[in-house]
Parts: sequence; structure tokens; C-alpha cells
Amino acid sequence: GQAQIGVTGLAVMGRNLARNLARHGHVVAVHNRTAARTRQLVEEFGHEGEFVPAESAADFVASLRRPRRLVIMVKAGAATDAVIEEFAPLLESGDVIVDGGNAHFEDTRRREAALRERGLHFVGCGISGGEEGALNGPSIMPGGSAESYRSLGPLLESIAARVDGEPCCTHIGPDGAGHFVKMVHNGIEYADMQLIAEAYDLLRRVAGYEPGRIAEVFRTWNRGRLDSYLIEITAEVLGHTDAATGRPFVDVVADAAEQKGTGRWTVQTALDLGVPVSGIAEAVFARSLSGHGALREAAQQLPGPVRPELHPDDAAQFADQVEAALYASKIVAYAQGWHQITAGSAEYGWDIDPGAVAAIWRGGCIIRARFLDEIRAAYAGGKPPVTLLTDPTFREALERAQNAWRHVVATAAQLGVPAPGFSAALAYYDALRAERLPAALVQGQRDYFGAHTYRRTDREGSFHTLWGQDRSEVEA
Ligand code: NBP
Repeated sequence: GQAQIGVTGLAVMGRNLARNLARHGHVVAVHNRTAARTRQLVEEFGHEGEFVPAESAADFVASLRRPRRLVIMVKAGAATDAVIEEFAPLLESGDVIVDGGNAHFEDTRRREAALRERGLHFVGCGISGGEEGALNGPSIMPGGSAESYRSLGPLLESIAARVDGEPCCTHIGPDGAGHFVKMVHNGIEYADMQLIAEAYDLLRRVAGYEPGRIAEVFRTWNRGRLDSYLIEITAEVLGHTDAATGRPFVDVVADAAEQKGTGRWTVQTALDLGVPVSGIAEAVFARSLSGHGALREAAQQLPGPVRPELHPDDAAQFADQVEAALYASKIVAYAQGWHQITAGSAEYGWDIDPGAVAAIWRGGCIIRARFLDEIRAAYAGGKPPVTLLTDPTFREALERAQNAWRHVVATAAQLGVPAPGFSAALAYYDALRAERLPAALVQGQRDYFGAHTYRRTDREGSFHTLWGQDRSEVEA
């Protein structure tokens, strides 16, 4: 075989990834369960590079140079297992199977272990950037063995997005590390989108701005520290007018946000790891709430506060305060995401470099932003910060933002505008800062009804108070 790499599964993602590889001068074997898609790819895009179409699995495998590198881009779940089972028996020791789909990292761990037994490398590879990214340069998060990366890495790096000449692709760590990090990327994406949506809602309902004006505000923000792909596209969406009605596009879209599940996975995994990712969780819940039509309908009758209009001068100042609240909340959401990455890395022994993750998210992916340079820098020193919040750069930003942040959250509460992302971020910030938490009382309650015991601040050991008797304290 002469193909350097093969792609099986030629729907939007696989087709674009194969074209990206071919455009970079690699000979690409292409295969799809339904052969019509393979033929269509070669007909439409064959001029872009060198494709080797195969209709059968055997021909596909035979067309690959050894050690074979085979990328699976099919629907995540059972289809991925089916495709692995189809190809694994045809492969030989040292060959590399890459799953570029959105697999759950636990599935990736299972598949990696099973294929390792059979002498095959299995690389769970997160790919972010949607169809556009797959074609023009995604952010790529490969897991799997270091050995597999030696063979695969240069190919993947050649098609990844580039920032300052560096490819947005790095070996994340063993087995499921790549898919885990991709999952957290998507969780952070949910949080970021929710925070931006809350900023829009406040500018609209408190400052009284129309969508077109808010688009302008976001364009201004995008020239500053909030510079990011998500702010950029938000301005585009808000500036768009519906052709059919002439109304702002955002006003004709049903206000029920859907989800494919990676945000939910992030939160479920965070719960298992015991990591408080409240910003991501609020974002997932906010989408969920928006879809509960009957519940929202029933609640229409509930009273809210009288909402006074802001004076136009105050509105401009309020917009600046919303920018500060958004930036501070964003720092918190990302700090939580990085906490989850480091916790996952410790739990599974992945040894993930948190700064390298920030570096490869600077381009190609949905959360790409100038901000990620700061996160990378925070981890570049000798001793990594316990939390991103205490990195000097972020600490200073939080200090400067905090009055505005508090004002925005308080205003939202007083005026009855929901801001779960902003509020949860501020609560997390204040809870971490607090010298004493009411957790002491919770532990007392637990000891009262369940004899769950407590530790004391002044002595070692576990204690229990005999609540039902004379309330004397015993050592447990
Ligand atoms: P889809 O997720 O829509 O999957 C369609 C592909 O899966 C087709 O090639 C189809 O073959 C193949 N397939 C299925 Br379905 N069942 C199969 C089976 N049992 N055996 C063999 N092939 C099977 O494609 P996509 O939207 O291109 O996404 C591919 C992967 O990339 C997914 O895991 C997705 O989550 C992930 N991803 C997508 C995006 C995005 O923006 N769309 C972004 C990042 C990651 P057929 O042609 O014969 O039906």
C-alpha cells in the first residue's frame, strides 16, 4: 500500500479531514460504509490531492503503508465499536487506529485496553472546530501511547490550525486523555456561551439596547481582552436580520437551546471526580431549563420586580460593568475547567501538561481566544498555580473587575433578570476566598441526624456529640 493515512467514515467531518490531509500532500486512503460517499468525495475533490478510494475494508487496509494509520470518523458509540471490530482483525501489530469522533473517554479507555491486548495502538483523538475546522485546520487532542504519537503526530500536526507558527496539536497523554480534554473543552464552551448570552440579556433588558447596538458593543469588546471566536460570532448573530420578517434574527429563533451531550458528560465526570465546575453545570442547566416549555408556561404568572429603565448615561456605564463581569466570570469558568483537567490527569495518571492544552486551544477550536495565551503563561512557570484564580495576572484582573461584577450580579437579581453563570462564578470566587464556610454547620447537621462525626479546628481526631443525650462529646 502507498497511502500514508486512511480515513473511514466520510460524512462532513471525515470528508473534510481527508481533504485537509490530501491538501497537505499526504496520500489518503478513503472508505465509507456506503460506497457512494467515497465515490462522491473523489469526484468532487479528487483534484485537491491524492486519494486512494476503497470500497471494501480489505482493499482499504491493503492500500495503507505500514505501520498503518487509520482514522475512524463515524457516529460516536455503537458505530465506532462496529467499525473497530471490522478493521482490527485485518490489521497487524504496531498499526494505529485513531478515533476522531466525539467518544466518551471511558469508552476510549476500554477500547484502548482491548486493542493493546491485540498488539494495536488505539488513539482516542479529540478534534474541535466543526466541519470548517476539519477542513482548514482544527485543534487536535490525541491520546494514546507515546509510541503511536511518534508515528501519527507529524501527520496530525501538519493539518492542525497554527498560531504563531505552532501547530494546535500535541500529545495529551495515554488512553482516554485526548477525549477527556476534548470533553472539558466542550464543557468550557458551554460555560462561555452561557456567560456571553447572559451579557446580551443584561444589555438588552437592563440597559435597554437593541440587538444591533449590542452587536456593536460585542465588536468593541472583541478588540480588547475578550477577543475570541465566540464573541466574534455572537456579534454576527446579533447583527443579523431575519429576511422573512425584517426583525432581528435573535427575536425569531425559538428560545430553547439544545445539546448533544458533551457538556452533560463534563458535569457528570466532574461530579465523579468531586470537582466543582459550577459554571459549566449552570450552563448545562440553563439549556435544560430553556427547553421545559410547559414549566416555563406555567411560571409566566409568577410575580417579578418592577423594572425601571436605566438612564442612557447609566446604560453606557452598565455596559462597561457587564464587560468586566463577563471577563471575571470567564476566568472562573476556565479555572474550573482546568481544575477538572488536572483532577482527571491525577485520577487516571495521564500527566497532562495544562499549559500545553491552553496552547493548542488558541486556534482551530470553538473557544479559541487571546485569553488562552494568559492561561498558557500561568502554567509556564516552575510551580503551577493551585488555581488559575491566584495567578498574578488573573488575580489582578479579578481585583479590578470585582466591584463591577458584584454590581452586575446584584442588579440582575434586583431586576429579576436571570444570570446563573455570572452569579455562580461570583459565588465560587467568594466561597474559595472565605476564611470560614458554613460547611461547619452542615457537618454539625450531619453529625446530629446521622452521627457522621466531625473534625475540630483545635485538635486532631474525629468527634461525635451525643445530641440525644447530654450533648457531651466523644471521640469517634
Ligand atoms: P455522523 O456522526 O453523522 O456519522 C455519519 C458517518 O458514520 C457516516 O460515514 C456513516 O456511514 C457512518 N456510520 C454510521 Br452512522 N454507522 C456506521 C456503522 N455501523 N458502520 C460504519 N459506518 C457507520 O458524522 P459527522 O457529523 O461527520 O461526525 C463524525 C464524528 O465526528 C462523530 O463522532 C461526531 O460526534 C464527531 N464530531 C463532529 C463534529 C461536527 O461538527 N459535526 C465536530 C467534532 C466532532 P454511512 O455513510 O454509510 O451512513
